[in-house]
Amino acid sequence: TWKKFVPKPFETKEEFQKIFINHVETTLARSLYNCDDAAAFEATALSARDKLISSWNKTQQKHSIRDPKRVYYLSLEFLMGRALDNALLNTETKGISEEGINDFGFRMEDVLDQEPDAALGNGGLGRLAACFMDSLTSTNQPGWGYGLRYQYGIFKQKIVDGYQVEQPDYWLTFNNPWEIPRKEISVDIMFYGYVRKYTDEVTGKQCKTWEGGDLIKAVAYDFPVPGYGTKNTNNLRLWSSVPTSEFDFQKFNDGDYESSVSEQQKAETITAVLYPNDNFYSGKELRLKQQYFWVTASLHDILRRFKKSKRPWKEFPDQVAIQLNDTHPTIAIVELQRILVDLEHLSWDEAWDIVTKTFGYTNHTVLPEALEKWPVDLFGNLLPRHLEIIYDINLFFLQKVEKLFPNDREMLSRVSVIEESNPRQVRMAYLAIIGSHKVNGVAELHSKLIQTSIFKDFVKIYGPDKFTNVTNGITPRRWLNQANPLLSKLISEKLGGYGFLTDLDKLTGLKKYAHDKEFQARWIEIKNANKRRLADLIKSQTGIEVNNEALFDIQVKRIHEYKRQQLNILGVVHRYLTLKAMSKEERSKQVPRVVIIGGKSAPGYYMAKVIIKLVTSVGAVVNNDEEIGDLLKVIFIEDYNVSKAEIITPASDISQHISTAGTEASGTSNMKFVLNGGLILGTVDGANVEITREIGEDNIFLFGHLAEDVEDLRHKHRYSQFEASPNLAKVFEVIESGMFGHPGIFTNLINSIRNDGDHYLVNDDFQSYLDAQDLIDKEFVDKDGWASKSINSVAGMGFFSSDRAILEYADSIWNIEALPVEES
Ligand code: 26Q
Repeated sequence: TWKKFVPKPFETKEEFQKIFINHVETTLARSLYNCDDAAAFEATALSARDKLISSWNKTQQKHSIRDPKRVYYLSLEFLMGRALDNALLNTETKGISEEGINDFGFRMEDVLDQEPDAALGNGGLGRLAACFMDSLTSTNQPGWGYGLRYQYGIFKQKIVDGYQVEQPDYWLTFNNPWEIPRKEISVDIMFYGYVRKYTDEVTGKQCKTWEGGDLIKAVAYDFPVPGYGTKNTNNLRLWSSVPTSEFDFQKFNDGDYESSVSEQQKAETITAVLYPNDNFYSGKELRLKQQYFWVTASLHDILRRFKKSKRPWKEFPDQVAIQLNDTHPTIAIVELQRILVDLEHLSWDEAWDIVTKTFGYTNHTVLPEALEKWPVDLFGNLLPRHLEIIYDINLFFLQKVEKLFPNDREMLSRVSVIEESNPRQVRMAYLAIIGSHKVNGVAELHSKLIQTSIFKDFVKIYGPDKFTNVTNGITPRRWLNQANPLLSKLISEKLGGYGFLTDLDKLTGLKKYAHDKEFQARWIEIKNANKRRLADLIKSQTGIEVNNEALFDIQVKRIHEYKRQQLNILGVVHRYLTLKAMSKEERSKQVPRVVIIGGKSAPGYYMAKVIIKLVTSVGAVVNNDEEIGDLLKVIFIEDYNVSKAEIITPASDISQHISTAGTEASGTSNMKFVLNGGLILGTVDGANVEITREIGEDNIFLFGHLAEDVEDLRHKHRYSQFEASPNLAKVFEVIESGMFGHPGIFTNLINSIRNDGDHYLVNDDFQSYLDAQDLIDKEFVDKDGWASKSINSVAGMGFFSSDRAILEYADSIWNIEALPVEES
């Protein structure tokens, strides 16, 4: 059997050391005496990789033989972070490899720190895809991820003079030990060109074909995805663009050799850079090129695999499920229809039946500015045949709607895939709905909202069963075991092992210790240790020393007006004014706070950048006010990313998830913080609602208006005079007095609230927010009470494992089954 013939790469420290040295001396062509931390990282990673590759092979072999239905998760973003720690923990070799490198004089922490983040994503959507890859493997699902191998991930954020400055993230400077280039797996992809009609000689049918365009080659890079407690290893396949080998001979012969080469070089720009927008659509042609390039290469790969089985086309949906991570891969629906009709010569209806049974679409936002719409001309120029097919899909769809709702012209124009605006636009979300068999939102409230607002006509047309909810989740391997080994160990002691890492519902077993004084003390000590770890990071990055006894109040996520970091910082200014107005005596009774804010703004998002500047400006004043001292510190963490999240998340006493109700589809950092024993200050939005239900409303600080009130409030703002909440008025006053630097910098931010309709209801929610903060100060004093809330919260978090989410998708959308390779 396999075990006999394929030696496992290492089981003991000595075996690890042998392989490690072998990599140092042969793969890296160095000697152990000339091996720095970076080389030690590479050699450790290669050793772990050796171990993964054998299980990866075994898994793929098993899948080839058994040929089960597979799911393909199409995502333009995979925010994987670092891989080494995760790989060592998942293969249960962290202990022996750590001992092994210690002998050679290395510290594991420093070695792990050498790895650049694979930051091929913006935020929530990209990190969700990464958690889903972990859960697909850990639950033994036959599933692959498909994405792009960007050469530049999300930019690195520097703070200069209090402002965000972007720097390119070229993450491939050194060898990437995790990727396996598959130069032999390549697909030629066409852009532009024209559609030609012809009559099929055999059948006499009228056919169409797309030809005459530019060709670009997609090359596959494979990233093994380890699972926890399983021998399964899945694959993440990322495509990279390279010039096609055919030379432009015309130009070459004309003697224009150089421009011929430079044309070819343009090919490489397709996968050069990740678009850095989060929850904001921008209609650039290069983005559409990326989408088509990626989708076509992936579909080609999927079809090749299907064709090997020699099954008839109608069985395609029994073998293949494709999940669309937002509308970004929607063109896949059109491409599959094109292949089946134009190239495989199926009838339109047969093809469309296959297409709609294959795809599922996940929506991640209701924000109108984030919905993808492509100008018809731009689309038709780049993908002429696809535009025609979209017109046909739309025609047949509208005919169906017409039958269901005769004489309702308004309905037809509302649901048409083509928006009759100037210029006309292709509505990608509508196309995604029409071409899929299931549409899901990512938290209960969000799924309800899309069914009653942006997609409500489609619920009337298709009935409610097409629409469903799958609440997001996070992987407990990375976000508990890896990020918080101390807490993980304590929990394992009480629950009798690490079984909770694959069955997170087991955490309920902690409930009985919620009031156990000794357990509380250990729980608190771990939180303090994690706070010290964050304090060290803050000290090394900002030079500021923070008080560990203080309440750590954290908001880390992309900067966006709807996420309301402005509410947070305006609240901080109010706190500062309140402290300043107190007597010394009174002040000495206050709970010290460290307010930590971090996150990137999209490079072109002016208001988000002003918000960052306000945070850093308030920090510059407050942090240097000797009268205030440790009572209040305001820290902006530069370049928030996955690796920093692993240090930040376990260190919160409170974290903030304070989006205007109805705007945050789910949120996932809320889950990470609670899983690590932090309490939440939040609005009744996204997954906060379900978190409240699972952990109990006594364990969460909720405030603010409800989603159902938002429309009315916005309407009211339009037709009535702005009335500032008195505390907000005072805050505006001091900002405008210049307390935090030239007030002109902040005019537009203040005006957006005071004069521009306060779209995000900062003023409406301000007092309620301050009241919730006061309550937090009061409750934090009772250390044992706080600890029992924290323990009870963690005990209730089982539902938010991404394993649960993946099993729901597998059951209710993909119809796939687990297939473990043996000896797990
Ligand atoms: C679209 C077109 C052109 C360029 C960029 C984009 C684009 C890129 C990224 C649009 C949206 C995104 C990202 C959206 C996102 O991260 N949404 C978040 O998804 C999480 C996972 O479901 C949720 O928890 C968050 O609530 C949601 O905001």
